[in-house]
Amino acid sequence: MTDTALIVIDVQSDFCPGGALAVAGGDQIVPGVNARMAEAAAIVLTQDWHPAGHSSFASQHPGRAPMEVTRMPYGPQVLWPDHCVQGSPGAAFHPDLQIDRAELIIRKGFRPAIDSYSAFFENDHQTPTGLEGYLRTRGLMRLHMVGLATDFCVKFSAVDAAKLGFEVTVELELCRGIDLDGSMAAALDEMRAAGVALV
Ligand code: VGL
Ligand code: ZN
Repeated sequence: MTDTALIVIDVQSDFCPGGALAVAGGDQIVPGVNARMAEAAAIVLTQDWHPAGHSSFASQHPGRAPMEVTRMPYGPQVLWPDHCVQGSPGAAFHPDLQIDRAELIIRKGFRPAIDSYSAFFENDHQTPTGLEGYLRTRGLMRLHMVGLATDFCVKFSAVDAAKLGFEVTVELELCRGIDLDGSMAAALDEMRAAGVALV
């Protein structure tokens, strides 16, 4: 349908096996995502894109380990291993992802002091990425989301989109999650509660 966009979230080497923040089976979705893109009317890719020394990296917090939670001025923040550093091989899309038909690549997480999981807002839930305006002005009000990680960037993107009034479907077989302390089950509940269709 001409009002439907496929949003492909963070299918990058660092989120795939062998990468810095590998999501189990992350690479398994690539053939299916390619097939999905081949039939999509409009395609947007997102790319996690951090400067070196980003504040979400545990390496910037002495005495703290990856996967611990800290408090930032904007709320709780998981501390991650260094990942998706701008221009690094790990920040590149998975080498088998067919990106040529994508019309927009939205990069996020580039402000040193704030993380950005959602494709729409940074983690303060206020600073916009610009994606809402792009989709609205193109009349793309139905969104299908696929990608990594189900319980972080996919969930935050889907919930924000639903709150903004988009009709949102998450295609779970083309997503994989991190599952930190039950975050997978919680993410599915949150998406359902926000009115996101899970298929
Ligand atoms: C992501 C953790 C840190 C994601 C990005 O794409 O889900 N997760 N940065
Ligand atoms: Zn990140």
